[in-house]
Amino acid sequence: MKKKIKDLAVFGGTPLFDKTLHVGTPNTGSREKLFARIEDLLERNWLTNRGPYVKEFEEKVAQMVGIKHCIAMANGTIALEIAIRALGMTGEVIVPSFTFIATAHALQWQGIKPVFCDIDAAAHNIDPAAVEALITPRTTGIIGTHVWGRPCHIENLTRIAGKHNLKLLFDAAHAFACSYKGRMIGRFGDAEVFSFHATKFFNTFEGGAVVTDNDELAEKIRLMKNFGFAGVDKVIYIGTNGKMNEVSAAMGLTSFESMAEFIEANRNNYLYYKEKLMPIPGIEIAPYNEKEKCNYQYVVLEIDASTFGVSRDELVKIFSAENIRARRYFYPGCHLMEPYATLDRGSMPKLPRTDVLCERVLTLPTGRTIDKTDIDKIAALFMFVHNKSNEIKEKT
Ligand code: T4K
Repeated sequence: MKKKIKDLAVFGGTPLFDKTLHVGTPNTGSREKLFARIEDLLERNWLTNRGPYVKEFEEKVAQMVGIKHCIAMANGTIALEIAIRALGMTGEVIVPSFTFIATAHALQWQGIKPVFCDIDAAAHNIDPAAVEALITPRTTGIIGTHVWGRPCHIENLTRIAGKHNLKLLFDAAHAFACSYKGRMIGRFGDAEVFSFHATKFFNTFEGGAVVTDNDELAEKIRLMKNFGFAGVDKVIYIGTNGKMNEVSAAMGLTSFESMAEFIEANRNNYLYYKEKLMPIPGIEIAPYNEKEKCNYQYVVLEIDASTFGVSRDELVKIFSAENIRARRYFYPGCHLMEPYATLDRGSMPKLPRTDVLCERVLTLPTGRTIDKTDIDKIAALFMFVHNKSNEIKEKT
């Protein structure tokens, strides 16, 4: 390892890893089972539109979450858009800026203003006290993202939504198979939305779902995701095409069979990263609550540049040269991306805790393609960069 460090690509040597490590490398379950299902659906010649695999997948998700309705969708973004519309959100909706851009775009896309809210610095999730301060007569809803699968302040948000008669939707794109106080994520608010994108620990290639216990809402969402069709030649509602196809559902059913292994690999990586990185000054690892169900799909660090020695952005460059693609999710924050940066110019929200986190956060590769040897090398690289920067500081 020492020799390798000396020969690092940043010093003109060879990269630490021959093959690039990514955040979001997809998990695939049994190929035989997936291919058998694809063979079967081709044989049946039923590829989409209320197919049997989609139905089976919806039942499995609903059963796992412990909820009445799961409506599978083509992706998490369309699931958000449809849930927002079916809930009747209009005017202004309060959202965190520290989330993937899809949460904000799903509102703006349909002419609803996302009102960006600051986060609780420790939880990385929307701060309920800040939410309350942003409510105006135009506010119709709140969307909380369970960032990294760590639950929002659910009780406080539920209380605020109830008090002000607002709809409450959770973007649970990161939180499939996670729980809060023993209840599965998916069972909170008016509805919750999952993403099963390829980069999520559990994927359907592309895919998503809305889950809810509300019969009327579920019915509306089912109509909306299928052009408003209530039967042959009978359209009773405005709708779009949000349907999940049979191949995606086949992948989802196959992913279910290996889900425990996917989580186990992520958990082992997280614990090992924690053990190896905790002793390094200036690095904090975002903790998961071991008492809850958790998918551990993101290994998230906060880098304190003054203590660690180099900034998060410098680290990204060094890591990239060594073939480690660490990501700055969700830099620079939705409020600084377009169209929001321009639309809100002059009335730019003050989000100091979001701004600080966006400069510090770094997510590391994990999943089944990473093992302890890789983590040892990554930890040694962190240590090397820290020591080197100290040496330089002492000399100057
Ligand atoms: N809400 C939240 C909170 C979300 O995080 C997301 C999605 C959504 C809503 C919307 O759900 P979807 O409509 O996507 O279902 C990625 C994903 O594309 C996105 O789904 C995800 N969040 C977000 C956090 O991450 P990018 O722009 O970072 O993706 P990309 O293409 O750079 O991929 C990341 C890495 O994954 C690559 O460096 C390589 C690896 N990769 C990716 C793909 C697609 C592979 O190895 N194989 C692959 O097939 O957004």
